[in-house]
Amino acid sequence: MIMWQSYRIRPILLTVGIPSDMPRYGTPDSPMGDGEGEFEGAGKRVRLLPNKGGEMTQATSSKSGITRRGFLKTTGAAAGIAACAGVAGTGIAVADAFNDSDRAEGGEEIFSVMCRSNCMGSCRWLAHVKDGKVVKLEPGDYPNDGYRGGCLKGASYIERIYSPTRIKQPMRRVSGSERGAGEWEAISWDEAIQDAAEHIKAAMDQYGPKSVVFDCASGQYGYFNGVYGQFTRLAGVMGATKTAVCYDYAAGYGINRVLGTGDWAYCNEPNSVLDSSMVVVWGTNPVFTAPQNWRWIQWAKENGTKVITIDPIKSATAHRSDEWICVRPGYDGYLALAMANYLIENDLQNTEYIMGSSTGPFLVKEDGTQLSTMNWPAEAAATYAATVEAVTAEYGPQGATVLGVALASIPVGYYVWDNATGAPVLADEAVDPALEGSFTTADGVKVTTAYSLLKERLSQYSIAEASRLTGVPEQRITDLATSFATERALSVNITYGLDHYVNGYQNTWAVAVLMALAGQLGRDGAGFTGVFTQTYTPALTTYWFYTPEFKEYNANVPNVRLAEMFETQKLEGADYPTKVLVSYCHNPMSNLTGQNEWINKVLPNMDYWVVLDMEMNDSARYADLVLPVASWYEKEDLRTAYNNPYMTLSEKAIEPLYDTKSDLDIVGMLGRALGYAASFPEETWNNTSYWMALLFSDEISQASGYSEERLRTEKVINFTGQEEGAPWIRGKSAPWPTKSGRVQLYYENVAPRLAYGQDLAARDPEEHIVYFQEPDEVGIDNPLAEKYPLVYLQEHSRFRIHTQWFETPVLRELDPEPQGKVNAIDAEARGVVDGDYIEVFNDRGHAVVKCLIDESIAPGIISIPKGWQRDQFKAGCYQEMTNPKTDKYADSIAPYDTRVDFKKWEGQ
Ligand SMILES: Nc1nc2c(c(=O)[nH]1)N[C@H]1C(S)=C(S)[C@@H](COP(=O)(O)OP(=O)(O)OC[C@H]3O[C@@H](n4cnc5c(=O)[nH]c(N)nc54)[C@H](O)[C@@H]3O)O[C@H]1N2
Ligand SMILES: Nc1nc2c(c(=O)[nH]1)N[C@H]1C(S)=C(S)[C@@H](COP(=O)(O)OP(=O)(O)OC[C@H]3O[C@@H](n4cnc5c(=O)[nH]c(N)nc54)[C@H](O)[C@@H]3O)O[C@H]1N2
Ligand code: SF4
Ligand SMILES: [Mo]
Repeated sequence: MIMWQSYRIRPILLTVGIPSDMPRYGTPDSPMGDGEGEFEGAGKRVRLLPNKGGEMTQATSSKSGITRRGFLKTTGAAAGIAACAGVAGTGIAVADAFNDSDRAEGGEEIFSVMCRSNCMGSCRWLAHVKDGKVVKLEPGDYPNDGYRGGCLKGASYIERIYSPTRIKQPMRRVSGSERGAGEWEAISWDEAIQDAAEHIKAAMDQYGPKSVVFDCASGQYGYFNGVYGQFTRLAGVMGATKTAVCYDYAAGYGINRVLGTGDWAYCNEPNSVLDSSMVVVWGTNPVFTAPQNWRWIQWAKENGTKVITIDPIKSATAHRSDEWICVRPGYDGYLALAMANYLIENDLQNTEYIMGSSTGPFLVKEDGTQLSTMNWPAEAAATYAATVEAVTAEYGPQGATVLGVALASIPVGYYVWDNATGAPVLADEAVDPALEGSFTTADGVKVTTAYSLLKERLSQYSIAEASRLTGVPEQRITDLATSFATERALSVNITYGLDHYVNGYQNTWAVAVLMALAGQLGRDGAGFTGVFTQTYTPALTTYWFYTPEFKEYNANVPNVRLAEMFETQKLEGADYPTKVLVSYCHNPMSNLTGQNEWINKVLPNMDYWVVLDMEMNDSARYADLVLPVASWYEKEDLRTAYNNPYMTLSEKAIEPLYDTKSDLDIVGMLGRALGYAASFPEETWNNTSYWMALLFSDEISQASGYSEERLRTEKVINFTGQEEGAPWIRGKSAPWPTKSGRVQLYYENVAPRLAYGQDLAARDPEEHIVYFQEPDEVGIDNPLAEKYPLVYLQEHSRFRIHTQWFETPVLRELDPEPQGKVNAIDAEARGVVDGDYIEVFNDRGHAVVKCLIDESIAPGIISIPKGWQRDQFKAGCYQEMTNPKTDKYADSIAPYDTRVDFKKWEGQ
């Protein structure tokens, strides 16, 4: 309770001071994580829409409350669903899962909708609609009611729908006016689409189709109107460029090197932590950023699970944990490797797991490849080569993807050294496999076990140096390492604190290696949690390509390179004319790092910028054409979630307000205007039933009984294929998707996430075995520390999802202006007191914010919660200072790898 009140009533808190002993904050009070406390603490009910008559219901746990949380039993409704599983298309009636309509009051109609932001939640809400207006939003039920919930952002979406500042009609920058000057003319949709089509065609004709860039990120996760692909069809028929998103990719890229789970699919279902004896929350703040996930951790904690948070600041999550381990930013990778080394040096590693479930005993040749039936002995290698040739002959022309899949399906056997025979033997057949050692085969091939190579590498990482770098006492590090070895089931909650550094993927790669050596993977309660995504992806993401007009598009351009591309018209030294930008579900000017790069390199060099949005944020303000999109609840969509196991329907609750249109509608109009009528047929394009039929036409959907009818009736469908309540466990519910089916201690096929001509030849040979690389700026021995002594973090604010909700009144009431949070030591050293305005700066830019002295921020760090728009600052913007570099393997932004300083601001 203290935490939530203190967060809001900051001035009071400051006078009483913040005790730093953990136990005082140790007991969580709210079963909701986010949401509930906000209202309680505020001591009032918040009227969200005074003039529209809508009073918001609190995101309470009254229905799904704490008393029901632990049971995880199927409700009656869920049993109904279970009874219907697998019956789609058979004519058997589907269950009405929830009696949503019972919630209607006085002439209301209830619609099942879903929050579609990039919060790790996608909460289901019930929209109460009266006389064509959304008057109330309340959390909707789930078959497993532990997933029920929401937050004030979700509840206050109603204010965004009816915001007086919502973009109401297409707007064109007045000809001759400066970009960003705010001079607009309202135009009709016909004019707007014609304007966009003319500019796009002109660029295609003069510079080629790739000069037109479609760019989206994470604004909404609906399959029809969101980030998944309707614009990709347009890019594909044009042969244009579709940027690759560079947010949050380092975490998964690093973990993938061990688990083979791709960029996202490395986490167990959130409820899995109920089986954990320890949860280590490592560089993430789920109390703010993933409340649906935090709830399960909290319930686990109440049942005796120990929760430890590793974070440089005493985050909301750290406050609620049993223990907070304060680390210096940027060194988690080193910490994990030192712990891994400690396990081995003290014989604490899980040898059984390493032998049976990891590639530890696999043999690595001197050329860096693993000894396998692909390359040894000669007959096996010849057979493999012949198969590859046959597959290539059959699939070659159909492109790299088909070929890749086909090649991946050729079975490969890996060899271990069998002490029984003194020779390599296939892993599953060895009698007495060696875990360590170097050997020479009868035909003279020299091999070493992967484990031996790893062990040698890890020997460089000492507890003493880890302690020097992270600031954590040696004993605490060795105790934590021992917990990894001895806990019954340990899970690591990880999202993007470790990711947002230039060495991000090395941090998470190291943690995954530690987990593997400890054998804390693939069991109930063991593994990663944090971002539980699709265990199943229907035809969803590819159906947009099913059109005969489809040509190609380049999807390998990192969005972080746009500034350089617009400025130089090159990418990695090769010509790449870049002229027109179409942004949707992305606010690139605000969310891309190093904002002055955008201002100085993109804006002056861009021929034309179209932005599809609801609100006049930084990107829309600087666009040439703004197309107003319908809000989430004015267009139908569906999504398979993060952090819950459901595919969720979001119904259209009301008609699009003003002259707004759905994204689906807009791309259809644009596609036709550009001459691709066959790919954007007027008759079917806006018909979501048409798309759902396609969507559920794949084999898995058919076999699982997923159908439009079921979705429309049940609103949510569990897509894990597991019994309701039984958590999906990576590596247990399905085998590890690595080539060997084992977790990898050696990363054989080194490849960057995106290939766009970058030269990695010098580094490739070093990338097989985990290692640590210093962060780019924040390293403690970095020479920049002298000029810029402070590490600059930008917490993901509780009051926004990135830039969304940036001007929502009820949230601004609680969080009125940009703040810079610092420790009293750093403030005093600069003659700054709480409430002063300060200028935070480095060579890249500056921002003026109100200083908040906050003892939960360690000395040496300043944090400005992210997402404010430029005109919300007295000067500058929080995004001007951030480091725009990325590592070229993961290509993920590194905003926390930034140094700054601050001083008292004397301006007005
Ligand atoms: N300094 C710093 N920068 C960061 C980060 C950081 O930690 N520090 N974090 C980064 C991360 S992790 C991420 S994911 C990115 C997020 O970057 P973005 O994906 O840009 O995030 P948002 O601001 O949520 O949303 C983008 C836009 O989508 C719009 N939108 C919402 N719904 C719809 C819709 O239905 N249709 C259309 N056309 N538009 C819609 C919203 O109004 C908003 O303007 O920011 C990154 N930037
Ligand atoms: N309310 C809210 N929820 C959100 C979002 C939002 O903007 N607002 N954004 C959504 C999105 S797209 C994302 S990517 C996620 C992000 O979710 P999180 O990863 O939870 O978000 P961050 O605020 O980046 O929190 C990371 C935590 O890591 C800590 N940290 C920073 N550097 C280090 C380090 O070097 N080591 C360690 N151990 N810890 C470090 C920070 O102090 C912070 O407490 O949240 C999602 N949910
Ligand atoms: S912002 Fe996140 S927690 Fe809040 S309602 Fe949306 S999905 Fe749920
Ligand atoms: Mo993100």
